[in-house]
Amino acid sequence: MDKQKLIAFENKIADLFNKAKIRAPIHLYSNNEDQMIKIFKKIKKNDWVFCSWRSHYQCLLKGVSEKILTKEIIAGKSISLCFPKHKIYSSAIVGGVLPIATGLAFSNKIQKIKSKVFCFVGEMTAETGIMHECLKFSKNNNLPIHFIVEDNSKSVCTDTRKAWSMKKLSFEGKKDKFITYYKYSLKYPHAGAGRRVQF
Ligand SMILES: Cc1ncc(C[n+]2csc(CCOP(=O)(O)OP(=O)(O)O)c2C)c(N)n1
Repeated sequence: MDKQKLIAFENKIADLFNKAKIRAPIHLYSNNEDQMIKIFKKIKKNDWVFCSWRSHYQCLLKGVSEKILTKEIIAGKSISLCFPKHKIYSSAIVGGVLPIATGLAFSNKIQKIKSKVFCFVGEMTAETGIMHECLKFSKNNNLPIHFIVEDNSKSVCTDTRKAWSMKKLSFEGKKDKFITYYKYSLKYPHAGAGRRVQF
């Protein structure tokens, strides 16, 4: 799965949405393909990937076929895509995956299971209390987990830095054993694909 294929996939889903073929919310990625491909070079088949409502790229890069993914999205499941066979779990609740991902990493460590956990969160989610608790617990127990903070600068339509009165976010620029932070810009709105669709 290369950059052009990722972009083409999101464009295809945008088109289906704007033609009212998807009767449920979609959240598309854009302009972060290079960062995603780089991150996924470190993610092995046996590792778990946790995502938010925005997860098409993770699914494709973890090996879910375009055909199956498209079918699930058309069935209205874009917002919470889960593929246990591919070790992909998503939730549309802000912060919802964080304690589950942390708990799984804890369990893997205790049971000596060779599987790392990768947990993707938006920059607003990364400012919530649950992120700080999960990171603290993960660091203090040296858990096999890595958090990826994806900064598109917005929490839905609100400027995240303005919302918190912060010039620099908590994990901005971070790169260590537990965190990767990257910045990207969305060409699509927070949800949908730019055209108001009335069902
Ligand atoms: C508990 C909860 N509160 C509010 C929402 C509504 N909501 C959905 S996405 C979102 C903003 C999240 O922003 P960020 O974490 O930066 O992720 P992005 O969508 O930009 O990738 C909010 C507030 C929700 N889904 N869950």
